[in-house]
Amino acid sequence: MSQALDRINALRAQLHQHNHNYYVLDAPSIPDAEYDRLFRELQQLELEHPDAVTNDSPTQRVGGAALKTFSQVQHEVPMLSLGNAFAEQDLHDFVRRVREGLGDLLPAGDLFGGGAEVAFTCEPKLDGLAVSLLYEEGVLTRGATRGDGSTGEDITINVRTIRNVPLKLQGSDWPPVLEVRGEVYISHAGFAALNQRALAEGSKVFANPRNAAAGSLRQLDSKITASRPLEFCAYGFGRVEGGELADSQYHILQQFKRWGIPISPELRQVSGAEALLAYYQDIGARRAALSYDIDGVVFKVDDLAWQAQLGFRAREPRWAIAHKFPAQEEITTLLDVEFQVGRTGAVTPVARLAPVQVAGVTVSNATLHNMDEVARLGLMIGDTVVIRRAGDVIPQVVSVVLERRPDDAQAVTIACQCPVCGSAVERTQLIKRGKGKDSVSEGAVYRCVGRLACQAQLIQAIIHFVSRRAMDIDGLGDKIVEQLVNEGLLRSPADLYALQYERIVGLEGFADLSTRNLLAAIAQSRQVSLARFIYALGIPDVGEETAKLLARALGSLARISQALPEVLTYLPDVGLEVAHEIHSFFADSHNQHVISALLEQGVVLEESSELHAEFSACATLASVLEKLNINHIASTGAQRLAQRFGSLSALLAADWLDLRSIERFTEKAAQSLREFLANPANVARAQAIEAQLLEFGMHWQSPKQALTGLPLAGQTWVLTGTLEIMSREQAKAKLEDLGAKVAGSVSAKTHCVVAGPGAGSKLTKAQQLGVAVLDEAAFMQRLQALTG
Ligand code: 9MJ
Repeated sequence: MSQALDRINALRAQLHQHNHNYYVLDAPSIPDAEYDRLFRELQQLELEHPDAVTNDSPTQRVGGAALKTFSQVQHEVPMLSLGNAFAEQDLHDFVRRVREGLGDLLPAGDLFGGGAEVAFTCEPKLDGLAVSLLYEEGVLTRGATRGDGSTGEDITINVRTIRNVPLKLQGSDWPPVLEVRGEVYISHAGFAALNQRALAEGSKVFANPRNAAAGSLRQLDSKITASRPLEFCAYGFGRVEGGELADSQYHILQQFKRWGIPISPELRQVSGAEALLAYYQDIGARRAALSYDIDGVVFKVDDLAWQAQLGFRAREPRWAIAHKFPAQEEITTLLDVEFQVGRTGAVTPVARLAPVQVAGVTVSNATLHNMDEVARLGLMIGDTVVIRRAGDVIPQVVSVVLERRPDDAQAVTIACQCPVCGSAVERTQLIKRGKGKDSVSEGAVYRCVGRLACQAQLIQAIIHFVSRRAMDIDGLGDKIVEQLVNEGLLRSPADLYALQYERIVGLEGFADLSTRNLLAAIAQSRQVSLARFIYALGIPDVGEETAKLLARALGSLARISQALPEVLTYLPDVGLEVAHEIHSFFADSHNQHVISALLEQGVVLEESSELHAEFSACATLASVLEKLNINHIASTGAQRLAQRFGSLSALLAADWLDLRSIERFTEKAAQSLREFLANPANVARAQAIEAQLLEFGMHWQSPKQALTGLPLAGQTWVLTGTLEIMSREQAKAKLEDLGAKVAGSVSAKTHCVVAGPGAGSKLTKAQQLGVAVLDEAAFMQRLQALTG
């Protein structure tokens, strides 16, 4: 037991450090796979020794049993709100009041009686939720909402799931009782990903990051909170017992940072009103580029003794103020809802609004995403609505002001016919894989079925087809595409390659030279990589990365276009939904026609006939069996079957006794397998998947053997310093895709080190050991060469 305990403690210490490196320092020190291995080892040990589970164990971040209600928490030191400044004058008044309040404490200034300047800390004002985190003996023991400032709710199980909240403080010089206060929020990227997931799952989208953060933090089921991209940033403290903090706001936050508590990277210490205004303007100018929502900046008198002297007025400290940015929310009228048709035929509702100024910009349109969102908002034409513009995010309708609904308000309905081409508009379907059977439900998106016969889809499809990352046809801008479509010269992307000089020259904007340049650019694009071609086709949900993956893994258009959905899901990051999109795109006769026409017009694809090792590596008999989704047969059951029978035909010929003879293969699983195989359609499907895999050149072989075919197989790489073109995570994923291992430290066995600016000891060590070093530009070139 004590050996196990030692190992548990060692694992926790390592995982805490890796978490800190990853979430607070943004500098991962080990590959994810290694982290996962350590994490699973700890989980297993804790399962075997339940008495050893502690609240500060990293395993507690995944959420636990759901609560029935939240209990109440009394804040011994009240959680304050802040006074606001809107105009410059408000800020000057604040500084004047501070100076008057300090009176004699303020040291004499210069000979001219100006008085010394007061030092302030400046921070962005995050637009999230205030929370209090209590650390006792360095361990997080309680998390609470602000509530009304005196009484909040106990959300301990939820704050534990926030990845950058330390469960245990670093160092040892913290006070034995320390209450840290700060804001929980969701970044723009986290918010976009969250809503994308909600859309894909057909669930409700969140109106803004603040609402999403609030909803996530108040979940009684902490597993849901754990799945939300919440972050924490500290800005203050409450109870402190048994020790002392530094004597200024700025230095206290620096202490927090050393103890592993995240603070704002924008924290500054300045003196005098002019410096405060300069900070406000600087952050204001960079507001749209910040990765999270803020609604102003906060200034606090830095010296704690001076804060104590100034005290409070009502529930607001006299030593702090929030200098707000102009409102990002406004009220206006919904004049109409129009429907736009996108490249893939998705019919999207767009709100037409009575123009209104929001944070200095006139807003007259807002996206409504889809009809589920219209229903969620309960929107009617004529309604007064609250709209919001945050950073560079597209304006959104946040809510309806129901009290102001006019009597003649009209329901928003989607037409059954496309507003552009008159074709039918159909609701998309969502396929969800359940054990044993797939369930189909209605998706949130409506699509016009007109495809390229729909002018809106045709124009968007060609704009996408010719774009720089697709066929890269220079000089064919959006307006020209529209013009050529309107002239009736383009009815499909294939018509580009049949364009004739005589039909173009003389069109508005075209003379001899411009016509010849355009035709030359089109001709030049005929030779194209398979990945670009696949991306150019504009298959729903297939972006550049998926297109590259398809091309690299399957090698030929023939294979990609024939691949069964189950076979496509062997590719990393291709889920069943995307696989079905790809499959049905190529199964569609209209699309087949366009592709044949393109090839007939002389488009030549650079294909490799080889099937990539990356793909064949994961296609095992066990995985085929797992993909059949048979009740009670998950990965271990599938593995046992594969081991026992070795081939699908042997399995199909198996009888009841054969199945019962497999060790640790349950009666239930055997029964369920027999039922599955009794259905001829299921057998045919399994055989079709196997036949296709074999046709693609697969052998039932061990994944490890096949992986050696990857270009960087067997190599260990190290990333250090700041990468600017790619994130570290992306770089790591790329390397791993190519078969390399990414390690956290340099040794003689390291194959190559990628060093960005700020690289330190790892770079020095690489140089001492004579290990190859690449800067980011050289690294990108190397990747390009390897992936094409
Ligand atoms: C936010 N929301 O970012 C305070 N805040 O200080 C910062 N809020 C605050 N400080 C005292 N940076 C009460 C609230």
